[in-house]
Amino acid sequence: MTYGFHNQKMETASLDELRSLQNAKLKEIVRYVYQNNASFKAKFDRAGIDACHLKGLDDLPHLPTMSKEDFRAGYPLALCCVDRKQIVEMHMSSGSTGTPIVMPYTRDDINQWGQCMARCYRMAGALPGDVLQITPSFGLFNGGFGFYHGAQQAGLFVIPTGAGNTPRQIKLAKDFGTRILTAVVSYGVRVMEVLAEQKESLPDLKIGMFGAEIFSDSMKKKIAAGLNIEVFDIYGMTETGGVGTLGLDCCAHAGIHIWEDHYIVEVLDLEIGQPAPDGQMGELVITSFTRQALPVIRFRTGDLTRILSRDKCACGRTHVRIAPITGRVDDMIIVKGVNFFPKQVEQALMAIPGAGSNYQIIIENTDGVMDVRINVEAEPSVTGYVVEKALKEALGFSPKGDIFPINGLPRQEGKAKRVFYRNPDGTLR
Ligand code: DLL
Repeated sequence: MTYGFHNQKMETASLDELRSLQNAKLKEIVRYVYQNNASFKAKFDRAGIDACHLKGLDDLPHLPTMSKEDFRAGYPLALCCVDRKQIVEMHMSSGSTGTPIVMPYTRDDINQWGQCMARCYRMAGALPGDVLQITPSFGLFNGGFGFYHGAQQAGLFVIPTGAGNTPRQIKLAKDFGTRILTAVVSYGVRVMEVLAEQKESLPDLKIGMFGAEIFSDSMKKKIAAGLNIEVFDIYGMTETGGVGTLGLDCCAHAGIHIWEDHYIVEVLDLEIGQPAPDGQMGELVITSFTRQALPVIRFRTGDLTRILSRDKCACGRTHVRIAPITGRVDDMIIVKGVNFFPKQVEQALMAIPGAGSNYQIIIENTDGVMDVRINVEAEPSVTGYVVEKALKEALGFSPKGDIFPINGLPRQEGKAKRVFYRNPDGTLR
């Protein structure tokens, strides 16, 4: 595999260069949002921050944070910092609660997105002319278009299939020699399963770039083995400008590199709401330096991770590495005094030989006591005892649950739903 760079100078800049760049860009972007948007201005004024005269990075922890609530309150375009005539595209995520989150883009924002994504492609070993199949949907979800904008800058041959119709995806991948497959994790799994059902393989396929959902190490290994490819964990979100804006894990697979000339990350200690020391798990907070239509200043992502390393990586990059996302701040499940994240369940289940890739975590109330049931698809050879043992080791207790045949549990379009709550009438929500 030829791993490369899209912007070698910037991707390998010295730490001093990166810090001094970030120092200057932080001052610039805070002044920019203050001068170009009334909601940002009001926020800084309320916090008593002199947004036009920051000293630099040391001021960052003192700036007010923002959250999804600010986006919702600003629906549709109250947080936008440019004239509407400059907007050329928008994406939107609906989330589980009510008002959607909108991200408008200027021409420069699309270019910035493309640059970040092109770095991801080159980092994963994509070469100009390689055939790329984009399976996330092209629409309000940022996935399809994000992979597309990056492919334009990386010079790839795009097959823009979008979501669904797996047999056709497989046929196109075979006929055109797809080398890079991009997908929401659970859809990458679907492709793998249908290939297995068809007793087919995709010999040209070498690289998988998957994300948007919980992504345990066992799941990564399972997909890598099933598709016979190298699997990369791609990260990004609507609020930062979409897939790949934040980064990807490199060939060293030692954490996700964050593009530090475009974004600065902090990890907040959940108890005290202040920056945590490197290595400690907390909520990821992002400030964007180079977004124009809607930059974020200290956006609380709700994602849990930790800083893994600020040292130069084996791949040559100097940009900070974070651990793969553990889950969302509000994802933690507490049952019978035991705390766990859905990702721990996935990690344990996917490590069982013969277990399928689809599972459900159902929270239910039995006679007033919270309980959990874990259903998983598996081959007939997998026994309840094996599943129970694996879950007991991972969680410290044995949840109830059933084993379903492969394809026996419902699937969703787009992002997979893993956690369900049982209504009093027995239905799931
Ligand atoms: O999911 C962007 C994306 C599309 C990433 C395709 C990767 C592939 P949103 O719909 O706004 O954007 O959701 C963002 O998804 O805050 C995380 O909770 C989760 N997420 C995204 N990437 C990963 C990942 C897209 N690699 C939210 N691992 C984020 C775990 C991820 N969770």
